[in-house]
Amino acid sequence: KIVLRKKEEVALAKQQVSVKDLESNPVFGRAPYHFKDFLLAEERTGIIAEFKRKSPSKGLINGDVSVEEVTQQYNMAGASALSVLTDRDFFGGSAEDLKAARNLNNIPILRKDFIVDEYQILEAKSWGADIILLIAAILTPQQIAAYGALAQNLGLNVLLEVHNVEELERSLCPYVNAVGVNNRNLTNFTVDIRTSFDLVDKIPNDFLKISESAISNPQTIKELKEVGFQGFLIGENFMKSENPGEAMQEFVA
Ligand code: IGP
Repeated sequence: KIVLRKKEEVALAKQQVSVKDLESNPVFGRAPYHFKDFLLAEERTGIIAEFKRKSPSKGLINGDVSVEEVTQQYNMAGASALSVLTDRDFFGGSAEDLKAARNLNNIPILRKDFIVDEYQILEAKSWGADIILLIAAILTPQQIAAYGALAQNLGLNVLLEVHNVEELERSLCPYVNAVGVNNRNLTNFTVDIRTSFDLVDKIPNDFLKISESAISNPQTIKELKEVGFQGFLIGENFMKSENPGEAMQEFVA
């Protein structure tokens, strides 16, 4: 199970890089961008464009892409934020990918990973992330509140990912900035965009509303906007293209 794997990974990382080391990285001191400022900006698209080489559901999506090139093209095409996978085993990502994206882009970056320990939030901060993902399906409400509080203290924004109303209602807390409805079922990997339409009205309006996964045409975004979504997390639809940045440009044109 993913949580156990991640806990082992964190234990190992802690031996290699101490909390003190993380905190003494100059990047740790930077002021993060606010998700809201970029999601609601008139000149931005609301799209959170994801850099993802592979996934458990699709296998290899794109093995031959440059994180530098793709994230800058996403940015130029009007992305409101970047999502960078940092999980290596399942998604082929790394801390290096996120740091490279940070160096070249002045928009918020989401550390896309399975957070199961406070240490990973300090890592995110020291790598230059602005937003962390908390997945309701793998965390207790107590963990979500504790991790959310830590993120807020560090100036990071929190995206809470939910799949259904039960997860939403037990997990919502004041440390959450945005709620992401994941249209992909994490147990069987099936996708259904109706998940977003069914849940949108259950999310209080003081949270940013994001629809995640399986978005493959601009018409869907239009419909999601009409029911109240402000953010749209898109990975595979861009990454499966030989040139993901160009794919996004065409998508928003
Ligand atoms: C993007 P898609 O279908 O556009 O590639 O989906 C994103 O929502 C998906 O990568 C994702 C994800 C996650 C990955 C959503 N939640 C949690 C890893 C962990």
